[in-house]
Amino acid sequence: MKNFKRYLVTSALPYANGPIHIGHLAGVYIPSDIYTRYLRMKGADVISICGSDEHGVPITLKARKEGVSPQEIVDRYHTMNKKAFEDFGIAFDIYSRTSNKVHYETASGFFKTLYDKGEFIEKTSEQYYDEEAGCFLADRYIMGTCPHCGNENAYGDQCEKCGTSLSPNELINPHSTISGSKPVLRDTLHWYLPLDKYEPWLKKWILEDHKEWKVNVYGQCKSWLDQGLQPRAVSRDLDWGVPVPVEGAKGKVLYVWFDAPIGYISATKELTPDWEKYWKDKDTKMVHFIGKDNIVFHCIIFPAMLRAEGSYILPENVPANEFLNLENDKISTSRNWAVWLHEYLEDFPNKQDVLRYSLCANAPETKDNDFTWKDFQARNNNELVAILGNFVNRTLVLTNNYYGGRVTERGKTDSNDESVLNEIMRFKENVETCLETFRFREALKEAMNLARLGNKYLADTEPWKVIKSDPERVKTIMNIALQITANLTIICEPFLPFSMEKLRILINLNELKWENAGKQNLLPPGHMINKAELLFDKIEDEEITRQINKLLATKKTNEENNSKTTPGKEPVTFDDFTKIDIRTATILEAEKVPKTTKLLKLRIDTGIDIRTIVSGIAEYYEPESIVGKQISIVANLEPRKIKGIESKGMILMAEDKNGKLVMVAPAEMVSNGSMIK
Ligand code: B3M
Ligand code: ZN
Repeated sequence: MKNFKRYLVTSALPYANGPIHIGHLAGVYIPSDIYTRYLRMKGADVISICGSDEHGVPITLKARKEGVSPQEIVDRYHTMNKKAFEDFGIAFDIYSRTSNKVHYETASGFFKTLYDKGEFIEKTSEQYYDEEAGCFLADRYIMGTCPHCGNENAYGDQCEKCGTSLSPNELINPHSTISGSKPVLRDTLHWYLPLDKYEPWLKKWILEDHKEWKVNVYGQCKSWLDQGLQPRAVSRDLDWGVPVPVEGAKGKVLYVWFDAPIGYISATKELTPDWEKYWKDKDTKMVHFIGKDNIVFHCIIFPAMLRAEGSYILPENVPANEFLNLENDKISTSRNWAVWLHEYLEDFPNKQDVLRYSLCANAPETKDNDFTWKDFQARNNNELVAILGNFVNRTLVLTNNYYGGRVTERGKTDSNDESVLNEIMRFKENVETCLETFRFREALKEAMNLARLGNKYLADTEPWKVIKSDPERVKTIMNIALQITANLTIICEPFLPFSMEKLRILINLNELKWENAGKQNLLPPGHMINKAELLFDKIEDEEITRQINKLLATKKTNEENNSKTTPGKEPVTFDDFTKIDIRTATILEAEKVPKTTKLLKLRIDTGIDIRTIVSGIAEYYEPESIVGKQISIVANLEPRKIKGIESKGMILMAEDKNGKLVMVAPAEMVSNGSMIK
């Protein structure tokens, strides 16, 4: 393995259009913070870069919705998120913003370099224009029907129902989200990065040279590359963003995904005049922490940009996480379905570590995961309080009771003592291996196992009993328990920085170096510790109920809002109704459609035939769990090609007010092909 001289750690720049929530934290910021804290403790030259992403349609849409300027929106959320991160102990070296002067200069300079090198394709094409509003309709400014799944509310850049990425021209019945009017096509000039040109190089760089990347990241890259890359527009007709720095580009700005990753460079420049050593020296290890929806931008597009520019290094790794759900439902800013960081910090003051712990222990590292308040409470009460807090507290209390807080000599040790002492080193090494390979859940589990070992040691040696019969022996036991405690303050630090700082104060340990972990004499005999204080408090049911009620209230509000928007349909004749061939059928096979997040390909026994139906339910059902299930289908719907697969018919679904889909099944088993009437 190559030895790097320094590290450049970046965390995805959150859009400044809303507050930070637990999904952001679990996916990106907690892992990146753990990683950088660990590297800092190792004495590495490391910088951690983040900031607000202040451009793009998400910002201007939010501003329009509130009737304020985009500037007002980004100022509000930049300030709020910067503070929330600080209060939560996410220790970035800089939290910058892409509206900075440095960033404008850096981003337009970058574009200009590629432009001058002839790296762009300049192309005029027809794009949708809103004549009422007098502007082109990029990305989310346009909606229409998805050509793949028929969802009538698909956006110009993506259909949220089937997960397909779209371009506005693919939408059926497009309409402007600004004026609601039907847009017309107009010619407009844009600059395209020819990703196809970089395809062979990207294939080698990722698929051959970076086989060590996380499976989910590697897999997504592979399917993009297998599909073949197309030139991609890096400019937009918008008035919010970094202006395209060439003649005749009035009213055009850089596409937000072109300027945002350059934000990492600008922020580094803002942090240090020595920025080039982090970005241009091959001895720097650059790591991008992101969520799974950002993989293509960080693994394919940004590297292609850096490569085209020519003077920058590339990321060594891009440890992307999957998504976190909340109480079994997708986190959503617009539906207010989230635990917001700033609210958490108000409701649970001084409990940063509890959230850090429960989000890391339950991080969506390999698959989507669910946060529940009950789990949060259990993690605190059964693990932080009962394992870590309990061990440390017993050790400190006994040392104070027996020896007035003085660390005792370690006398004659038995084989159990020795094996416990030696195990400390093993835990350190295990945590290290996990951290270096971005397996943070496992790292945390190992760190906690050291506290478990401590508890077991006390339970096995029973100093509170032995003190009467063999007081000399207890000196040895307490010495060892204290060495474990001192080690915990190092090994748990990246995960639980607030509590470990407190614990270091309690045991008067000033030094915080990773290399000290594993040592058996961190607290020398005679060293004084302070009176014990509890590191963690039990979280009572009432506090959890309050949080759950808050979510129930949100659910109710959402349902009320939604029920207003689904009026009954026009009456139809019985004849019309009978035209639809609805029947029972059984699912024989189910598998995910590659490169999509929402689609399942199903083999169905309809009683008439065996056929394939593609259905947008992958978010709600695991393929294995539905094989053998009896369902209802529309059997005579015209066949449709979805992602290249011919889909014959449709599975009947009930859609609840939150958009969740549930399969409609007969109340009892009937033979396949039974008519539903
Ligand atoms: N702001 C997207 C997001 O928050 C985007 C990340 C930019 S990283 C350069 O998902
Ligand atoms: Zn769709």
